[in-house]
Amino acid sequence: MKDQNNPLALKNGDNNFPMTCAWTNYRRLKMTLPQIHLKDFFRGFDKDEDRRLSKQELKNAFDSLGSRCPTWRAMRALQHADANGNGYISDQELDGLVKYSAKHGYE
Ligand SMILES: [Ca+2]
Ligand SMILES: [Ca+2]
Repeated sequence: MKDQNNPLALKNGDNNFPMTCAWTNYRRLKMTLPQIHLKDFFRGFDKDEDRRLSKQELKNAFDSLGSRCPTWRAMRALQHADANGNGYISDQELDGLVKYSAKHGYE
């Protein structure tokens, strides 16, 4: 799994990488980006390119955003933004995800 599109997702493909050393930098970087970029940022985590974000893909995204508990955050984000309840964040549902993320300090 290579990350061609997303310079922020440096540690994807290395799941054993401890997130603690990376998160401060990611966080500082993300703070300067408006929500439109956050949308593109999330899109970059669609690894299987089915144009929707699975729970695992969300987890990777929140991990890169500096969440200390990305699994939990991904679950909460899904509950919040998955409007049709199919377990995936579609492109249309991405706005809700971005709003949720911004509200919780991921922007
Ligand atoms: Ca996907
Ligand atoms: Ca959905």
